[in-house]
Order: sequence, then structure tokens, then C-alpha cells
Amino acid sequence: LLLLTTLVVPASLAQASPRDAGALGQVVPVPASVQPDAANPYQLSPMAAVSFDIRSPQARQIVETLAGQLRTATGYPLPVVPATQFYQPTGISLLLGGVDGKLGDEAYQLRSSKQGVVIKANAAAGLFRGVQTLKQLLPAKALAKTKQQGPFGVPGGTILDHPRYGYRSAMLDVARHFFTVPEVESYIDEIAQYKINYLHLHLTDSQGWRIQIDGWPKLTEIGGSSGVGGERTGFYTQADYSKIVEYAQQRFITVVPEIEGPSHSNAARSSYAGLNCDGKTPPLWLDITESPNSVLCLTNGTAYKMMDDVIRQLAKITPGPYINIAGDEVDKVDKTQYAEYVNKVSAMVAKYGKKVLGWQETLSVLTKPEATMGQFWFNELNDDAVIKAAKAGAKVVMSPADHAYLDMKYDEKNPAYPVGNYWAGFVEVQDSYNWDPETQLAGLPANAISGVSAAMFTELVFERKDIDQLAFPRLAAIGEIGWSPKSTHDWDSFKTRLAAQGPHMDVAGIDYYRSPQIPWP
Ligand code: TNX
Repeated sequence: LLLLTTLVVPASLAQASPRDAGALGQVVPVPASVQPDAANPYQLSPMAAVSFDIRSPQARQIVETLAGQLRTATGYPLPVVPATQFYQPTGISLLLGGVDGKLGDEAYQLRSSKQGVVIKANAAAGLFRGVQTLKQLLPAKALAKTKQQGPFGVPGGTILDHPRYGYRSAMLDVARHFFTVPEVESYIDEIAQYKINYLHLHLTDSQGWRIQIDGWPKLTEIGGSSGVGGERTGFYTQADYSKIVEYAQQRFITVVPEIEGPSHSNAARSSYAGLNCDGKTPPLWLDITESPNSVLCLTNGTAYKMMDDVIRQLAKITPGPYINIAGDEVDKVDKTQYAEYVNKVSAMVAKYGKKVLGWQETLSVLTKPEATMGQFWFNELNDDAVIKAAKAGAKVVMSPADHAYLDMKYDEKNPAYPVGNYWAGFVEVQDSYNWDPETQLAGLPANAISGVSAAMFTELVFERKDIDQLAFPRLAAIGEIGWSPKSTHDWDSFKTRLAAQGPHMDVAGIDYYRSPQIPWP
């Protein structure tokens, strides 16, 4: 083991040229370090077993899934069997331990040689991330949904990999257009391939309220009956939501629920008169724009009563650490009332045992900045306040719209085509890649940054296939910005590696945008 560790070269060296890392480095996001051993590749054989650390039921679940995927295309039996540190059957093995604990739960080592592929990690999360790498190293045909001709090789060598940031999210707006449980689950499968570890669900907005809340049935009966253009209406029962949470958990992705307020709240206000200061419910709002007076009444107590119920119930069905209280775009909200809302609702989140996430606007008014993680989306909105809060202990997630908003169109071609926005400009794949969380907002302390988020608002996203076209391949770029060390970031390397993953996206059924910037095979 000692020998092995010393063989692993620093990322900067291994990645100096992607060609030097050879086939073992053709992965997105690029691993922290790659030590190829081209003379010693593995070839999956009909005799191979797929084994899991006998101490880890989660490792077993991961290999069961992997074996299932590989059996279809290879036609090999690939039995799932237990392994220990001392004995691994020939084939693919997942083992706990053997990786520096300081690198965290998501770190893994992948070693490929003629004898087999061994993935080691401190926790099941790392084993899962390592398996995503393995699937990218195998030829795409090994994961096809019909039987294929071998060989099914894996390049030889050792990868030691760990994330740059602990928070790497994909945000999906299910409020403007509703997406069903199976539609969200298939998106979870897709984002998992790029080592995303949080799914942020934008559950409410002016055009729809999508989560059932006991005691407030009209939120979904009325507020769930709308959507942009009257299309894609609906909501999740709490059981539906739990299904999504569990599906994500099995892919080592944590769900973060978001409830909008005090703006972006027309659907709630159409449902309950008491949420309006004039005591009247406005009509449902079906437009792509924000409803003109979409502000919760913050003086009669009803909104706070509702939020306490909502957050208590969400906290109960959300095993992850965060609840997102939104708080964005509040020009129409009285400043004192806004500050009171953000701090009161933050206190509710804490009372029910969760940590607060909010959009960057909330960072302007916090009495306890150290208790919040703000999601940055736009420069020059409240830069000084963001920096000040960060210096006072707030954490910041970076999702600058001109790089990380997946709902932006790729280019100026046919701006009238309905899918996608362009208020933040056109965002080609290279724009999604060429930025850095540490320099996006000058003066923001690097140690305040907890990660990145690739955000998909859906006012102009109509069908499930639009999600694929917009997210892929840009989500892969954001995934790499968030996972791989800064020293490895290099557009020419990225576009080559991404191109190599095109066939993998094809077999995974991802209907991605064939950006002309990428040399697809
Ligand atoms: C801005 S980002 C919004 C959303 C829109 C999005 C469209 C943010 C905090 N607010 O309400 O859906 O732009 O790209």
C-alpha cells in the first residue's frame, strides 16, 4: 500500500497533458490524480465476479446495481459475492478503508490491473463515486441496453480522487413546470454520473405549489393546479417526496427542499386569503414572468403560521441537513419586514434541526450569518453584503447565472425558439466551464465557498427532454468545476474528455445537446 501511494503523482503533473494520463484520464470530472499503467489494463472476463466489502450493505447495493447494468450488455453472469481486505475474487471489488481519512467520505482510490479493478473508499459514498468513474472508463457499449460484442477493457493504473467542494448541487424548478416522480428520478440517475451530491428542489413559486402540507390542503388543491401556461400542473404528496428522497439517497445524493417567500408566492396567495394583506385571493398566475404583486403579507401572522407548519413537516421528511428558505428578488418587500421574515424563518429551520440555505439576497439581512449558506446567482446584486456576511461566517454556494444557469440558451441561434432563457446571456459549454468559484466575486474569501450549483429554472423548459438538452453537457462542466482541483481546470482537456463521454451519455439515454464546441466522436 505504501508503495502504491508513493506512485501516485501530483494532479498537476498527471494532468499536464491529458494525453499523458492516457485513457485512464478520460473521465469527467477529471480525477485529482491519475497514474496510468498502460501496459497493465483489465479486461472484464466471463469468469469475473463483482464483490462488495462484507461489512457494508450499501457496498452490496452499489455492486448489485453495477452488475445488473453490466450483465445486459456483456452477457456475463457477474455473480455478486462478498469480499474482504484479504480476499477479493477476480473481477471488480468494492472495499472500505485504505484511503486517507482526511480526504473525506467521497474520496476513493481506483486501481485497475490485469488482476481486476479494486475501488477503495472510507465510506459507501466514495465507493459510489468510484463506480461512476469506472463506468466512464469502461467502453460505453459495456453499459448498453442490448447485448454487445466484447472486449470490455478498463485502462490500467491508479486513480486517487476526492472532491474540491463538499456541496455540488443541481437545482430543479418543479414549480413553473411540474415534473413527475419518475421524471425527477431519471434526472437523479443522470446527475449522479457527474458526481453531483445534492438535488435542490425548487418546490414552490408563483406559478405553482408542489408539496402537500397537512393542515393546508389548498396549497396543493389550488396552488398545485397551475403552472406556466396552465401546463404541467400537479404536486408531490409527502410520500412522493419521500420516494424521491430515497431514490436520491441510494445514489448518494441529498435532497434540499426550497420554499419560496416572501416573493415568488402567488400560488400560495391564491390558495389562502389570509396570506394577502387585503384578505383577497389573487387569481392563479400562469405567465412566464413573475406575478406583479406576489408578496406574502408579513403583518397578519398567517404567513408565519404557515411557514412553521411547512418547515416542521419538511424537516421531518428530509433526512438531509438543509432547508432552503429562498428569499430572492424582494424589491417589492418592505426592508424591515424582509429582514424579520428571513431571520424568523431561519430560526424555524434551526428549531426543527436543519441548516439554512437561501438565495444571496438573504445574506444582506442576517442576524446570524454563521448559520446560513447563501446561494450566489448574480454579480452586482448585493456584492458587498455577500462579502461581509461571508467574512462574518456565512457560507456561499456559487451558481452565477452567466455560467451555471442551465435554463439559459446555448447560443443566439433562433432566440425565438421557446426553450430556454437568455436574460443572463447565452451560455455555451465553454462559458459553463471557464469560470472559477474563487474569482467570480472579487473579495469573497475562498474559505467561505462551500461549492457550486447548476440551476435549472423551468419557465421556458417544457418537457423532460428539454431538461436533458439544457443540462447536458453543461452540468458536466459545473460538476467538474465543483469536484476537480483548480489546478486541473483546462478547457482543451475538458472538451476532449467530454467528447469521449458522448457515447456514454448515449447509452445512458441522455438526450444531450451536440454543442459544436465539443469534438464529439
Ligand atoms: C431568476 S435566480 C430567478 C428565478 C427565475 C430565473 C430564470 C433567482 C434567485 N431568481 O425566479 O426563474 O431567474 O432564469
